[in-house]
Amino acid sequence: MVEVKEYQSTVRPTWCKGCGDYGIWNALKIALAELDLAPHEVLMVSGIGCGSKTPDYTHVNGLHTLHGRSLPPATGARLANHEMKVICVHGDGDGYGMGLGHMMHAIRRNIGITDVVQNNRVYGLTKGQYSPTSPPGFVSKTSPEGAIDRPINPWALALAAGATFIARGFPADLRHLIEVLKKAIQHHGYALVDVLQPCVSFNRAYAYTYYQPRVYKVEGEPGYDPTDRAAAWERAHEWGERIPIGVLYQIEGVPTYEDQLSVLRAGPLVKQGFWQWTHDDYETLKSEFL
Ligand SMILES: Cc1ncc(C[n+]2csc(CCOP(=O)(O)OP(=O)(O)O)c2C)c(N)n1
Ligand code: SF4
Repeated sequence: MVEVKEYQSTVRPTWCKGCGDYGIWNALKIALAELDLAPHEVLMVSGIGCGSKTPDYTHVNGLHTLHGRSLPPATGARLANHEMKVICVHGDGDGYGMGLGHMMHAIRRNIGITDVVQNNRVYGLTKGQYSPTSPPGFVSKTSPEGAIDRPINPWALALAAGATFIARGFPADLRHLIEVLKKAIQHHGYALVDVLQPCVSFNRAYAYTYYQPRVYKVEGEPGYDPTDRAAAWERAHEWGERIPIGVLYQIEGVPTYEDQLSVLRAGPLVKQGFWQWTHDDYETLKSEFL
């Protein structure tokens, strides 16, 4: 059995005291340990942002990439070794701003990636500019008169794009977030986990005290069926006095991108010996395309 402490790297977090990223980080480590995944079986990929520092603090294979660009290298890594659990972890600026196009394509491919978005509705690392999920009227250095853009609805976007797993968590309900992450990591295909992440320094309006009385679990709703797309669409638009968390939507049996690539039927590319190819082998391959 893998112990949680095995996921602890030697680098100490620099997050502000009380940041929601601590809870997400702890939930991820506990979820991985409870799934009995050894650190070498996991790759964590991030972009740039406060939350994107998570791979530095976690003892797994890690890749800290460019802002908004975690999904393309994660896709490449997954295609190189589809036996590896690939987890993207990044902020809402990263995932729903610059990285939104990549998210749409990851969804339509149903590539086997768990996509954890630390959604604090602000740019934390760069000190508080408004983000794609900031509410209208949000006053920040880049929106001194209040944001006039309408915020992105990640759940509705993912559902419309054809995602096969869509969930939301809240780090103050750690056990629930752990269970949601475990389901996402075990899902066959792309899984979005949007996390309500309080930023205690630059978005005090959306603190723990804002979410605490509003969040409720869809799992506890009588008759809620996560395979019902129409019901999920309705819940995806619920935001205000009641904010749903949990597994909004999940369907199994949809082939992943990896399932459909004939070259991967012989096993992961990394185990197929391509690294032993000679110069002549590459020349032969090249001549097929010229
Ligand atoms: C191409 C590019 N554009 C902009 C930036 C500057 N930048 C770094 S982090 C960031 C936003 C961080 O916000 P988010 O992704 O929500 O993460 P958080 O810090 O809130 O966790 C921006 C705009 C950058 N590093 N690279
Ligand atoms: S600025 Fe916000 S998101 Fe960044 S570490 Fe501090 S509390 Fe967390």
